[in-house]
Amino acid sequence: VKTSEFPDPFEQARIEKGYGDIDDQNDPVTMLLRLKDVRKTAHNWKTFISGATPGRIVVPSEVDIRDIRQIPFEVDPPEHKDYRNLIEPWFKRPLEKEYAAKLTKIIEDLVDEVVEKDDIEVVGDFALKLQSRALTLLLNIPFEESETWIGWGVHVFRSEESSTDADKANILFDYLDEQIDRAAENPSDDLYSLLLASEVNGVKMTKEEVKGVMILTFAGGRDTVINAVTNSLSYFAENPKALERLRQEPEIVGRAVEELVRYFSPLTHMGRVVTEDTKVCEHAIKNDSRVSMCWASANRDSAVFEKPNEVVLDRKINPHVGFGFSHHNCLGATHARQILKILMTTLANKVTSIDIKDYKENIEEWGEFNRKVGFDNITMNIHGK
Ligand code: HEM
Ligand code: EMZ
Repeated sequence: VKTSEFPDPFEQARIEKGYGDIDDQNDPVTMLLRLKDVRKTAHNWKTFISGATPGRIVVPSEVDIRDIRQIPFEVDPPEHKDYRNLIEPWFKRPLEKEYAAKLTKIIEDLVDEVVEKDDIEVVGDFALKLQSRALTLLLNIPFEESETWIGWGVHVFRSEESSTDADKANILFDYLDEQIDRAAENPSDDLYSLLLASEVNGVKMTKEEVKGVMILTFAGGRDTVINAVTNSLSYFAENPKALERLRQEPEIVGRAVEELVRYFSPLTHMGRVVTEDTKVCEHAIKNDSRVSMCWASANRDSAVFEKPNEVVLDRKINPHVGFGFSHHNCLGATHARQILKILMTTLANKVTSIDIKDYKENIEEWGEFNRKVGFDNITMNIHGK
């Protein structure tokens, strides 16, 4: 088996019954595995809510480590739209020329740096740095601030000891309190200041709400981007022809990004809390219990995708749900897509071949399902031109 292969652990259950039952900290979750059911559930916000106890829709649940609501992620319509309308234009800035140029510089500098060296541990010394440096653009914050974030490691809520680490979470929360106070005293043109000056339905956003948006921006865009970047590198290491193809046909880069997001599905699933006794796939689900929409399984659904377990770099019809579906679809997707496009183009232009030396896979365990989502570490030798 190749390092860059990501097997589908959900196939049998998806075909046979459409769901899988798992336990998460004594609060069970029914995982929905078919693309059609995932979409219906994402759309039906009245029966499947996001605005439950903060942290409960995340699997593993974060109810024990935070009580601040992430905005707009843990808010349902119609309020969801008010927040989303406010934040959305800011999250579209990655499409601007100047933003893309700065992002290109960040990525080219980093690639230049690693091709000079022999063995690079890609998760910590490439993907985490890239994610943190790129985030300075999204927040419109000085580049140097990325050094602090790099120091936090890959996940802000999880550590090697624990899948929900309160001490780690508090580092982020305290940091955000400081930053929000700073921006309140000294407004600038960063995201904190914009939010602090904003009104929702005629009412100024509170510091607590601003913190809710910022936690989500830090947490949601972190391991997802790191996994996408690391997995893409492992794919190009083992499929040098794909890199060659991107060199020859740069116009397919957009499709290649979508296909790798589908194949790797950097976020495995996301939960909702059920507001009434209901049924999914003939399976009874009780009021106030949890379901999850398994993006990773839906993205391999053979009812929708031809050759679901193959990377078809220029896949033409690709209705994947790697970035979610319906009103909560990923706000960071514009930024993430730009990162991945620029990364692929830069690799195609600057790199001849990549050797994988050593690695440890990151396997998530969800009941009967063991899912590879990325790597804890992976050492590569990246050869430049
Ligand atoms: C929502 C995946 C990168 C911020 C989502 C959702 C998915 C997802 C599946 C839907 C969650 C749901 O329905 O409950 C990904 C993947 C990424 C990525 C695969 C990288 C490849 C980012 C980045 C940011 C971000 C870089 C920001 C820095 C958000 C936000 C939401 C969200 C704010 C909530 C939107 C809402 O509730 O309206 N993401 N994400 N994501 N993501 Fe991402
Ligand atoms: C939450 C989530 C957002 C959660 C769209 O996903 O990402 C997870 O990594 C975080 O742990 O708190 O932000």
